[in-house]
Amino acid sequence: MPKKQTNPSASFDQMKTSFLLLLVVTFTSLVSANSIPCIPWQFNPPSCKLNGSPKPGFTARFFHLPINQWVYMRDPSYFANDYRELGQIGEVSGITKQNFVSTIPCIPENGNPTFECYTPFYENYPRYKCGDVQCSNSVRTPYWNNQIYGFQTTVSNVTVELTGYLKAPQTGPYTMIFSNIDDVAYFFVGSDTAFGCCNQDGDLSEVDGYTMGVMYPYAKQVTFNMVEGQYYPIRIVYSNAWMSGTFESQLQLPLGNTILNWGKYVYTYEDKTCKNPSSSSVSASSTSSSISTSTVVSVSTSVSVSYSTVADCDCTYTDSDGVVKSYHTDLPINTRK
Ligand SMILES: [Ca+2]
Repeated sequence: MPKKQTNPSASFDQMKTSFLLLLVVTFTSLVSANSIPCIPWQFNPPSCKLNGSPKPGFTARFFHLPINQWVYMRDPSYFANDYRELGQIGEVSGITKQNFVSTIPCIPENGNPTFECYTPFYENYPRYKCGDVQCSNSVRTPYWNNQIYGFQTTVSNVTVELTGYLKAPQTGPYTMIFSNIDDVAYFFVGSDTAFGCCNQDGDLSEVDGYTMGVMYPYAKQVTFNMVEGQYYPIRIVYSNAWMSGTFESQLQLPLGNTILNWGKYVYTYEDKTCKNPSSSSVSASSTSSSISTSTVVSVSTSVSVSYSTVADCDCTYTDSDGVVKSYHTDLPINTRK
């Protein structure tokens, strides 16, 4: 009977497999079971094939948000869908310039005229300062104006949902950059995450998870692939918890140029005029892992990607060399409140 031979290659494969198993198990043990999964780095979101009469721009819906409620701001489930439960207060359509800033009034303690403050910082709480001026009013008070898409609302405490179909002008990788967010914004792309095809006006029962979440004072970006002429459902959910607010985003196109007013590539299809919906297939194939609850997705580069489910969406993946890398890039921004 021949003696059993040890195959060095097989042994190496076993070691490699064990190492990967250890990585996945370790990774899985760090994952919270109740949080929402992130989307893999540089993925292929499912698009829609649409016929009908599109209107240019985003549709914005405004939702009630009590002031200074940070329990909502730290909860990904709030931004995924729970924000709708607090009640819609208005709607504006045709938005092609999606970025905005909002201010609160400063009533100077020295009796000078009231002015709008973009850079408040709290001092002598609940009062605050704007530059060198001590304001006599409180940061805990809701303040109204129409600086968000012309809609009169409590800009100091409000949640805004933007929905539309992003029509890809070119084929290739796109990078969505949330460069300045005060206080929180989440990004969703694809008919599996943003909203279902021909369901821009409807509920969110067809979708799950989110693509990117950013909380003040950080900035983030995420890269995904799109095909020219296809319509990709996108949804942005922004909240200002108190004081001034900022939503500043940019879209980097495949050729490298970065667009500030990228809302010009977005269209609204009312559900009643949206016809012949058909989801395209996702290039990245999903396969179930036999290990615990971890999900492994094989992408075109044959890199094994593990979902992370950390709350702030700082997702990681393991490349072919076994190195754990981050999906998103943090960008330093200023420290304004
Ligand atoms: Ca704020």
